[in-house]
Parts: sequence; structure tokens; C-alpha cells
Amino acid sequence: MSLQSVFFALILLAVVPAAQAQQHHSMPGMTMPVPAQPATSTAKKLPAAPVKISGAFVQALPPSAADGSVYLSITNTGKAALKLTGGTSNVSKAVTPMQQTKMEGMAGMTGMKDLPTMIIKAGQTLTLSPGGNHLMLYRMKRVPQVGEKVTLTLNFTGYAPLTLKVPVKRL
Ligand SMILES: [Cu+2]
Repeated sequence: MSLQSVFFALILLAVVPAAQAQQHHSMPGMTMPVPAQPATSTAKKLPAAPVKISGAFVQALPPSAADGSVYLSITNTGKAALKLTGGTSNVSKAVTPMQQTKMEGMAGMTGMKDLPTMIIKAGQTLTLSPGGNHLMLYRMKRVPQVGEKVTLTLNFTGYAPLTLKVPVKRL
């Protein structure tokens, strides 16, 4: 073995564990916990979202329902487009923007698909109403009842989370 290859082997020994450690660190679950929601101190520094909310309600559903729907109108009172990325609620695993879709070649049939974001242009109102786009209460932990209010938090990119109390109504 030449001196050079011994040297190379030594470098490998030194480098490989470091590389493994690096890889390990980037594995899901091994990284430093990065909170999905901004920490309270950070959230306080973010400005309130420039929105006006009206007519918000959660659709009353039978106790066996898996997912629920929230309907509301959101007016962007700011000067720039807003991005609604979803949110959280006290009755579901997540709150996700959903688009109601027409199925190709099937008159009257509808489906839905996840939207990564809903964009609301400056001065515009996004209206989510039954039969159309909605916010889905994804995987409800329990089905909220008429008479109660659901705590809904909406996330707009760049703004503090917006919390609303939303009544449950029958359609
Ligand atoms: Cu849905």
C-alpha cells in the first residue's frame, strides 16, 4: 500500500461518518423541529391579514361524516394579492382549500380536488358557497353540531393566522 492510498483511506474514514451524520440529520423526524405554525412570538410580529369575512358557516352533517365543509366570503381589503393556504380547526386534522370540479363527460357529476392555495386579488371577494369551492374540514375528530361554534384558523401567507368562531348551520 502506498503512502498515498493510506492517506486516502484515512480521509475516507474521517469523511464517511460525517457524511452519514449529515444525511441522518436531513431525514424526516431527525431534523430540528421546525414548527409548521409560526411560534407565538413570531406570529405576533406578522401583521393581521387585510380581510373582511362574512357569512361564514360550517355545514351541519350526520355524525358519521368523515370530512366537513366551511363556506364563507373573504374580501381582500389590502393592496396586494392574498394567498390562503388553508388552516386548522378544533374539530378536524386540518382545513384544506378544495375546488369543486365537473367530471368530464358526466353531466351533473361533480368531484373535488385539493388546491394548494386560493388566491384573492386586491379588492376582490372570494365566495365559497355550497355546490362550489369550499374549505374542507379534513378528517373530523368529531362532527360539530348545530348550535355550537367551530374555532377556525385561516393561514394567509405573510400574515398572522386569523381565528374565527364559525356557527354550524343546516343547508
Ligand atoms: Cu371537500
